[in-house]
Amino acid sequence: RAGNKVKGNPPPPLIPSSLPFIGAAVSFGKDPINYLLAAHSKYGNVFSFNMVGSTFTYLIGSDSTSLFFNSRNESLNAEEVYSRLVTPVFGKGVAYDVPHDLFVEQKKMLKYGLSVSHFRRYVPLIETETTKYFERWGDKGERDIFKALSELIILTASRCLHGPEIRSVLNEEVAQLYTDLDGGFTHAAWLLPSWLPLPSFKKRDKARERMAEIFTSVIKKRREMPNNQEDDILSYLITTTYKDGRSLTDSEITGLLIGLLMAGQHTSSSTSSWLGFFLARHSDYQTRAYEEQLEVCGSNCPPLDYDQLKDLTFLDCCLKETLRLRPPIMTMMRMAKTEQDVGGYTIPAGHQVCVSPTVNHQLNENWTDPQTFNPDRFVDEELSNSEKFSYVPFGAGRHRCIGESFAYVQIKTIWSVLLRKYQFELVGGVFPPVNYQTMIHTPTQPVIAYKLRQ
Ligand code: HEM
Ligand code: LAN
Repeated sequence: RAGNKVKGNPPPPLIPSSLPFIGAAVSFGKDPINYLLAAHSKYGNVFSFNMVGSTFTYLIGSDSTSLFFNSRNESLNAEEVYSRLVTPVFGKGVAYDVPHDLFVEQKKMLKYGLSVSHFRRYVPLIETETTKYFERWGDKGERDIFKALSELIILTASRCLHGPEIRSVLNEEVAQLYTDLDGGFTHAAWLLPSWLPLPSFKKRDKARERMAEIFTSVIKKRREMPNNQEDDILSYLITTTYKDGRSLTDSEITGLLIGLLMAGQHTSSSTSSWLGFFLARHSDYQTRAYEEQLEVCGSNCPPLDYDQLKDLTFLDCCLKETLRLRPPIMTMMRMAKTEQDVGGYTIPAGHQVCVSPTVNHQLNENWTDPQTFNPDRFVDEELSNSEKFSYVPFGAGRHRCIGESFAYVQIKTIWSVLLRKYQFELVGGVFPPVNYQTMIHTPTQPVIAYKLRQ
């Protein structure tokens, strides 16, 4: 309070709610994006609301968003809001369970496998997995593309990021384990106390235990291999050390490997499904993306390589535009550890400070025709994306994503295979509405129609 007086700034406007405790949870939960857009037009760039006992303060638009991305982790803290959700899934000793400096070291280690020389090797692996996976789709039909891409991306991500041994043990049991772990990323896990004996919590914990067993035996075999025969993330994690000279434990390696997979799983499968629906809705863009394949790679469509992938610039713009309209992470959150001055207000310590890529990506002040899917807006990067933090599907600052390039490699390879093989259409002309029940905003009833390209 004393601090407030000295600075003389009021707290951000608080959106009133008639429901005690629950607060805005019902209206926010139904359609968070429109709730936030409406609040933005009524209250401006900084506003607060209460939900199940916490106060959430959103920062909207370039100026206020910069506070979020430029702050130190000591003042706007990620662990405090993410750990209860993430640590039971990854296990202890990694990510938000350790001091931020240590996680920064872990992020640097993982970057080892996310370099161009590794991407060159990943492209053929992803192409092969994709071609094989879609053989089951036959010549034409209507299928759940989100389900297919989720299954495929587990296989490709595991093959590239975990290595051949872990990929080879990916059977139905392990797929189920991932699903159970996944069940940890829910609104329930985030809002309800972790000691509740919910079936989904129990499944999650059992899955993490079993997963650790499987990974530990692979790690053990790798450790016994004479002088590190694989040049991949797993071998690197086994041999590298922290700054203080300490090696990683099996449990830390397991946590990082689970984290790597989970990071790319929802985000990439949701993004690549939405990309499919946008291309199905806009057949002109679909045709252009197909013709680009022939132009860049050759009319006989030889196996893909990393350099060709780079040159598929229209596909790149389509993916970028998909990430603008459907960024998988709709909200990033931090705990305010100290008072924060922004936009003429002082946010008290204890608020959960949030930025929504989805909302920033739709502001009239930064985008022309924000609701329209228009990949060409990214052809002139300078013009389309000039305001700082107006385009943040991968976040920014200390917590920025390290998986952006891998995600692009993976999604562009998968869609190159699909564009070459099939033509896609919406089923009954219906573009799937957003499913807000999931933490990552997936398409509702994600069935797509396809037929072999003539
Ligand atoms: C962080 C988005 C794929 C690894 C983030 C953040 C966003 C994001 C928005 C910032 C979170 C925050 O500031 O609170 C995405 C999207 C992806 C994707 C849209 C795909 C389309 C991946 C992949 C990997 C990965 C494939 C790993 C290979 C990470 C890591 C962080 C991160 C390690 C750092 C978290 C931190 O420092 O707190 N991602 N991600 N991501 N992502 Fe990704
Ligand atoms: C996630 C997944 C969930 C996501 C939401 C809750 C949907 C979002 O609203 C806030 C951000 C959050 C919690 C999020 C942050 C970054 C995570 C935890 C991930 C993308 C899943 C994986 C990623 C994590 C940092 C990956 C790297 C960790 C390792 C140990 C390698």
